[in-house]
Amino acid sequence: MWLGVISLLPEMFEAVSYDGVFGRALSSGRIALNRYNPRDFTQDRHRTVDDRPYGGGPGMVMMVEPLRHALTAAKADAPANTKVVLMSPQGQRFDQGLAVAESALPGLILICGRYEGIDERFVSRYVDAEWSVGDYVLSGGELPAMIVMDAISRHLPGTLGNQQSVIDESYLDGTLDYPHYTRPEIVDAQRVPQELMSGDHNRTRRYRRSLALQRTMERRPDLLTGRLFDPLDRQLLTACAQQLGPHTVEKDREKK
Ligand code: 58G
Repeated sequence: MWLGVISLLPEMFEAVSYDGVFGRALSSGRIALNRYNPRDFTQDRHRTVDDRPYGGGPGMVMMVEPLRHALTAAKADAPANTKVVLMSPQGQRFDQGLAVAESALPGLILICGRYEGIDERFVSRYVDAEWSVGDYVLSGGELPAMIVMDAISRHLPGTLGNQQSVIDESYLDGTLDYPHYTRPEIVDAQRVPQELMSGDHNRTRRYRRSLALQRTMERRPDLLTGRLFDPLDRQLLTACAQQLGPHTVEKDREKK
């Protein structure tokens, strides 16, 4: 997959370029990462990329011209059908579903804003989508762009991708992960659960699934609403609900 980032701080991307899953996808050539700095596309002596907002108010706004030239350079290098995305708190929530879907794209250009924002005329003319990694404001789009690239890279064929996507599909498509344990058997007088020591694969699977559903009901009940479950899941969920049900109902009553 071809990735381009437009950023005033392109060195930030070195943080993810040398090791880990994403770094290996880069060095093995499954991903190409190209950086474009709008400052390199300025004409004036001070290499100006921002100016004061019309209508007044605090902060600065990124100007159209340097961004436009940087994007033109990126598009010249990118494959056909490359999508242009702005990282923004106003965007669509970037979730696991988007990560899987967008990993099928031939190319993706992520625009990372700085200051208070970007001139809206650039956004409306050149941006295909706006994505947000969560409901909080950061001082730039670079960290969100790295999150998006990492999440997408895990779903590229061969990245660890295929193997991992099986795991992701069974445990992250709306259900939280189960707890993990490794050696030694006892830590601070706490044993590894017996269910994981028996060597009985079915018992292990059932135990993990039960804890995954239990955690989801406790921590993220919103992930369970409107979903369909097979008979085993229903049985496990009913057992959880009997333990947690009155508790959550009480909390709901308190809110009213
Ligand atoms: C409009 C307004 C366009 C993403 C501000 C661009 C980016 C959080 C997220 C901006 C971000 C997120 C200015 C700084 C956006 C820029 C950037 N903060 N939640 N900050 O994904």
